[in-house]
Amino acid sequence: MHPGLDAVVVLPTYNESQNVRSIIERLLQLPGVGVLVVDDGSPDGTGDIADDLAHATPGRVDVIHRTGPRGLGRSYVEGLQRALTIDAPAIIQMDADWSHDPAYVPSLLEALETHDLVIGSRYVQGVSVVNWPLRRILLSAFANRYIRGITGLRAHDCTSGYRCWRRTALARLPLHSVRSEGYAFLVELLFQAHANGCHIGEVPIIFIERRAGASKISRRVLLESLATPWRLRVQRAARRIGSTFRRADDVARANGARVTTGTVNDAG
Ligand SMILES: Nc1nc2c(ncn2[C@@H]2O[C@H](COP(=O)(O)OP(=O)(O)OP(=O)(O)O)[C@@H](O)[C@H]2O)c(=O)[nH]1
Ligand SMILES: [Mg+2]
Repeated sequence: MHPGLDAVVVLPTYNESQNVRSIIERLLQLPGVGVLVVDDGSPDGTGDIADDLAHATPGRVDVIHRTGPRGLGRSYVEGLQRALTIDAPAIIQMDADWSHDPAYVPSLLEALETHDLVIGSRYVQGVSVVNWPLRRILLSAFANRYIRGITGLRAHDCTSGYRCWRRTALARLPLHSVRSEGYAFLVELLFQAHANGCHIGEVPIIFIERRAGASKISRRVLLESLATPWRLRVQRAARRIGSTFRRADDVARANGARVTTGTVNDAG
């Protein structure tokens, strides 16, 4: 990628041959924006189309061709890690199916001046989604309440995949420790950002149902999404208990007590 870009858009793709060319071309109309496609070996040739564009616009488009087990979470970890090696001060996550209009990029970047993370949110001003059946709206509203209730996250739209990061803030997060393979990745990363004290903002977007192609949400991915908030909550509680014990040890040491951290037998 060219040095001196203002932002890199990480674009995960799986079977997006009907959308990938037009979305990249639209993103390239934005000055100072580079695109990093993370293709999961799409059988429909999405990766080849992205390669064509990378050859046609060197320094603005790059492609990661993943092999091995596919997944949105896995793709994002790889893509965001690569994006962090590029010198751009902003890193954007976006779907490749035209649900996330590139026209919002300037307002996301503007809000980033006072935040570490800006979410392109469907739920800041009521519900702003187009062409979604009621069932889908209700599911998404339930998912957000469920996630907020369990994790304590406060964003209106915890599951939005349209996000803009300050590079330095993203670099502080332990991306390598993310365990979610699918869409739950989005919640896990937001949780990490919250735990690391990131200043998080939301900018309203209108979300439009995909233009073409098919959704990749599977039953397995949905189950992971249900379980992940609980896992994050339990992990946080375990960390808190661990640090309480460590503090108690430190106090005891400071008071000159003999501290044993092994089993009862060891202590004897
Ligand atoms: N690399 C990679 N990308 C994926 C994978 N699954 C989905 N994506 C991409 O992630 C983005 C969001 O996926 P969608 O299937 O649109 O999911 P969604 O937006 O929640 O579902 P729809 O509303 O049906 O579009 C799109 O750009 C997909 O191509 C995957 O396993 N690997
Ligand atoms: Mg979509």
